[in-house]
Amino acid sequence: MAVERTLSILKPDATRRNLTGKINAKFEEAGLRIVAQKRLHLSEAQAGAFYAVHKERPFYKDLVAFMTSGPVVAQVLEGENAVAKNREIMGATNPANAAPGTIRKEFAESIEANSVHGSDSAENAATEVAFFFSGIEIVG
Ligand code: DGI
Repeated sequence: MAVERTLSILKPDATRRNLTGKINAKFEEAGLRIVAQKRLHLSEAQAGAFYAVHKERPFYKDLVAFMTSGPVVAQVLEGENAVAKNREIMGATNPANAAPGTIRKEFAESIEANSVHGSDSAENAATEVAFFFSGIEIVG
């Protein structure tokens, strides 16, 4: 498997509880490298655009409100099989269903305040990385 990149976001519930380092340690322990990282406070328009695929879902408005409720940390993770590996480290969307040792099992507060976002395919990863970062900001 070739080296891949994926987009990760530490969500407002994670930054609020000062969990950036603990979550980053999980990525690094699993062999993923943080090759770009920045902290930002998303506007409603930015969060709405990022989650546009969920526009018709009943939780869309709440999701945008949550993602704009505090700072986030956007990151590019790099490593072998990075997209799937990150999804594994994150755990299931709903922390109640997340496997032991995963970020969501250990840290998520609810299905909405679930601490992390991770791209779900290589194709989406490319789009999502480009949403937050220019090439010059990614240092592999
Ligand atoms: O890729 P995931 O983040 O694991 O999950 P997803 O792409 O299905 O949903 C994106 C985010 O939307 C998820 O991290 C939290 C939120 N979400 C998903 N399903 C629900 C939800 N929020 C609420 N309130 N209720 C849901 O059923």
